[in-house]
Amino acid sequence: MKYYYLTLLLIFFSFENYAQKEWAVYDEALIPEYQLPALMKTDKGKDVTTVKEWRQRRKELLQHFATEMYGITPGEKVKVQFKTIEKSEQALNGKAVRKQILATFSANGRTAPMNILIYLPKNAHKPVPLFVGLNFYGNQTICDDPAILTNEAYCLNVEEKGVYNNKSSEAIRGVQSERWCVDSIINAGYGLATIYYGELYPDYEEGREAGVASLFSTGKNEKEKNEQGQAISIWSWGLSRAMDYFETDEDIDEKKIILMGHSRLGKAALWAGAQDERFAIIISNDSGCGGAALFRRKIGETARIINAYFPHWFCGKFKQYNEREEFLPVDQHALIALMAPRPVYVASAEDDLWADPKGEYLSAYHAGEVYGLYGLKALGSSEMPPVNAPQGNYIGYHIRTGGHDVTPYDWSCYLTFVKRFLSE
Ligand code: GTR
Repeated sequence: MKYYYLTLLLIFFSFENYAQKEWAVYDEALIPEYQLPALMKTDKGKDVTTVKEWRQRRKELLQHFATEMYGITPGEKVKVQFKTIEKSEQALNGKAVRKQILATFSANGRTAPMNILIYLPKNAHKPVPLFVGLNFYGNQTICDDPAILTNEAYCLNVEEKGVYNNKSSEAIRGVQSERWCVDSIINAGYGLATIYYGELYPDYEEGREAGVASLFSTGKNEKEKNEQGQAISIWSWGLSRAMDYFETDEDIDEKKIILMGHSRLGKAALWAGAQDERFAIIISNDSGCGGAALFRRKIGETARIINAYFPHWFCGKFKQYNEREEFLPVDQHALIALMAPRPVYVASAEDDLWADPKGEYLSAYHAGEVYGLYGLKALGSSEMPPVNAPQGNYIGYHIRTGGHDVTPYDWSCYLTFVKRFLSE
């Protein structure tokens, strides 16, 4: 049964990728001449030479990302109630504590749930540092633990909406275990928290009408509607609400929260990390177009392609940059720079040309200018490093062999990276 669903998911993704790839260009020789928008010059052309001036420049960049790309994150007053609905001291063969937290949001006369699954190492010194990331198919898919709650109201309904709905069922328990490496994380002394992204903004065009997204108004006029945050923005919003919870949990060190996301959820992690400086370290795994990759290279997935296939991810206004990436007031090196001075890690995969590994690397490299202002080392060279050889300092990077995925190798690099900054 499990494999039936997995096969359907794979067929869906392959079909989708086949259609998208028809439009893509991969030849480096076809990359247009481009100039990246300056990080260290204000919109009015004034040089940024101090951290204080950068803090001002930072606000301009955040504003551009909000109004031109991801959309403005909802600022409405949403009430939230956190409730521990399940807890065990004997999880993962006795080496972890498992907590399942139900966050109930209410606004504009509606309510919507968000379930946070948390594992904490039992023998680690409390409070513990913790990785947090959204997952693609439901909390019960991240490991084979039969006690992970499956909200039965969220059962997979492939016929109705494809796989991009906010429903997730028993049939796929554990199918993403290899991507999460829960054991290695716990053995290394870190906690892990995860949330199913479909609860926030189900991943299809009308998804806004379901899940947590449905709590927010859509804007009063055309301008507001056009600049309104959509899926990536609401996914990021959810991560910040999880952070609100971590601040209340005595077992978790809220100063040591590591935000990690893969692919579209890597885009969301970067946008959340840029806006919410409570996240201590940010990790982007194969986040590609609209994540770490530079738009101006126009290689692999581009603004036109992503807007055509995922019109609900970015704000309405972003569509005006289809084939006009050079007019964006920002590029993704600025997104990485918004993490400064916090450590940030960008990871690529050699065969994941769709995500433009070189564009991901160059973003990480160019963001180093801002880290320099803080006196912090980042990535030393604009040349792509060899495969399977992690690089960098406050900005880390690796490109591994293989395709678009999260692998045990990726996790081992992340654990090594975060340890440098988080061990006392
Ligand atoms: C692809 C999309 C990418 C990436 C990926 C994923 O179809 O074009 O931008 O986000 O999905 O999320 O796996």
